[in-house]
Amino acid sequence: QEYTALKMKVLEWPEKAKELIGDKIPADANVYFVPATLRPETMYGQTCCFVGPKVQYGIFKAGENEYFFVSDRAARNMAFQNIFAAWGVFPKVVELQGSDVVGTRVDAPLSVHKDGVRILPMETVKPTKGTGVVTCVPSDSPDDYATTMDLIKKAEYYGIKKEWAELEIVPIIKTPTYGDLTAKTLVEKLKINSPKDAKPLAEAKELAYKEGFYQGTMVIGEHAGKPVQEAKPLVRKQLIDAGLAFPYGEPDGQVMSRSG
Ligand code: ZZB
Repeated sequence: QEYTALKMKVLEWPEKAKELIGDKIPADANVYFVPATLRPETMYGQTCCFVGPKVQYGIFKAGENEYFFVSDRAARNMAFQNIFAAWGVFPKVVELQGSDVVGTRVDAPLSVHKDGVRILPMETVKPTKGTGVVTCVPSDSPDDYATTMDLIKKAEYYGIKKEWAELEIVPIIKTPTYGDLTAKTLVEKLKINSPKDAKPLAEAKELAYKEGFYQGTMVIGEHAGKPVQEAKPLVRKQLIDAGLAFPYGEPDGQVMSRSG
């Protein structure tokens, strides 16, 4: 599985994270949350970034002045893909769990939300997949749409500010069957009420992937008007060339298959 790993630079830490980090990271260093995505063409629509609140993560030293927030497993894999400074070495400088970093404001490359987006909790994040960090595109990912609606509804329960989850959901891709907000259309059509409706959400995801890839047309950004199949590798390359992303491969035997 070849992912695009996106570099979401930390703009502002919450108090809890500041305390845990202390002086373990130089003040002038860049720290990035690094979600793994299969849909780089949707990055214009990022509204937040998810971590599993109970999942264990680390901040790892990736290069001279660069640190990555990912799962231990992802850090190990990255160390054997020439992503870190030294082959096979992935120095963990801070250990934290997802709940410690909720509220962090990060840059979301290409997103229409230029002031950055927040790190928010998603209970269905799989700790063993990708990097354990998931960027949120509620226009095109049914899981992200369902989680966003739940976070807005129960902001207090989740310990977040409601407005962190309320960033505008803008159309990124239009398809003949589901219009220009595929995820919203599918969540409503399949009567999905909760991010825990695993079965219909898996179905919605499959439908959204297929329709978006084979029938989708970009409606935003410099590739507006192009088919998704054409725009996808162009956006990916653009992000990589700008130093805002890098390829990340999930070794065989670690991936959970897409349709389960
Ligand atoms: C942005 C995005 C936009 C995504 C979209 C999907 C969609 P798959 O298909 O099962 O291999 N993801 C990545 N890591 C995790 C994780 N640890 N736990 C839960 N979800 C994760 O999964 C790849 C996609 O699942 C990734 O691509 C990521 O969300 C999420 F419009 O990134 B995606 C129809 C899907 N649309």
